Amino acid sequence: MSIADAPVRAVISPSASLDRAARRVLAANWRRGATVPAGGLYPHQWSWDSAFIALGLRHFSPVRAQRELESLFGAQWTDGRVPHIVFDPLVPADAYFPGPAFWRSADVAGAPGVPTSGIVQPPAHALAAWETFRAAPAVARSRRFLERLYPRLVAWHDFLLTARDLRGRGLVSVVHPWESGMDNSPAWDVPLSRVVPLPPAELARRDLAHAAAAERPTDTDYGRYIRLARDYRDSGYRETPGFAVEDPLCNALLAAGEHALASIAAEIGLDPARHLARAQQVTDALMAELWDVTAGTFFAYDVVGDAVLRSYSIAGLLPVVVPDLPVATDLVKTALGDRFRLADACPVPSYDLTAADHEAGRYWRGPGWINTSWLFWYGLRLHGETGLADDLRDRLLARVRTAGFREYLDPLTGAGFGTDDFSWTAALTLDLIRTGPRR
Ligand code: 2M8
Repeated sequence: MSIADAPVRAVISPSASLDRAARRVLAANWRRGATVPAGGLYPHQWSWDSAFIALGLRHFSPVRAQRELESLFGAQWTDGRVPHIVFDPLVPADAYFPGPAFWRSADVAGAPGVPTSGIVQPPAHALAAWETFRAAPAVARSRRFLERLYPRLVAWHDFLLTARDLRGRGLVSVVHPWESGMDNSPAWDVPLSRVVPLPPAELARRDLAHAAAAERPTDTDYGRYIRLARDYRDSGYRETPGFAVEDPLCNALLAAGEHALASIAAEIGLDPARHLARAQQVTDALMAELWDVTAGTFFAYDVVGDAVLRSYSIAGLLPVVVPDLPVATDLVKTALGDRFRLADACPVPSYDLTAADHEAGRYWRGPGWINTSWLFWYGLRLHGETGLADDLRDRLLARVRTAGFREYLDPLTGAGFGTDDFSWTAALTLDLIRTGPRR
């Protein structure tokens, strides 16, 4: 039986057809053990995409959800890092840039047999693993899913909290905008402006064959991304290059991930205390270093420039995913204000609607994304904001029903941008349908 034919649980129309369409996207994007984000634009496995994809797969194919995470962690490096891309050797070398020939992971001791990139993405995996287990505990127990994944998740978080605590304040730095997952967020403009871009002639961009130039990063930004990645690669993926930023979203996912690891440890008969302590430490560090009480948001910190990056990005609201966060109510208040307009803008804008440089249709510079909106929805439920959560869920589903499984959407008009048949849009739509409202 294919994914598309899998039985649908009691889902009420019109969600039934959306549910079916979402499963079709995930079936089409499945490649022998993992799901690509989109066949044309992103033809390999991406790290945090797989976490979001597992959250959808778990509802109708728990084994595939487990394999999604297992295949990613099968490409973990011996230092604990989980690469942001695991390349499919069967895909032509020039299908994506920068591809395996650029990253040269085979030259690095401790990299896996399969070619990968050498940078990372936000740690959404422990949360996804725990939720995947919860959807089908018996299947997971029979496959010893958590027993096998737990040590790898621990090594991953250890890598982040040791190799990447660059300021020694208990927070993780990302050393490339791609590591934030929100690649060309305006929050990175200041630190990125210090990086001298490579000339366009040295960039073999493939993305523009699949998406409009006006919806993607500029050549100048791409030149900077490739320069940073090249310098990091040439240091053997050790030295952090001229970019290092403490991002609230990465650190929030780490804290939430430590809570998930505590649950996982307890489930497999280990002591959860160490993870709860770590979750508290990261939460305390987030509050001490990145919280701005007047602004009502978390701001990223520019480690190289030694300055706060006062940019209102959705990343600043996403610590709402952390259990016991003392300022969840303040974040909801900021989300309801003019900058994010939670009550009517949908998906939640990736960047301040009132900012002069907000671009409603360009990548991470303004459009709403389903993954960050899903995280906000998850956080609303976590902190008891049931009415707001249900309302956001209903409006997200309405948007996807109209626009299809697009990569990102104009938060005010709902127009779709980027690639179509995008896996995490489909997966998280499924999760919203299957999880249902709380009301
Ligand atoms: C986008 O990033 C990649 C580089 O990693 C790209 O633009 O080529 C981002 O949206 C990132 O968050 C996402 O994981 C990736 C695949 O969907 O695409």
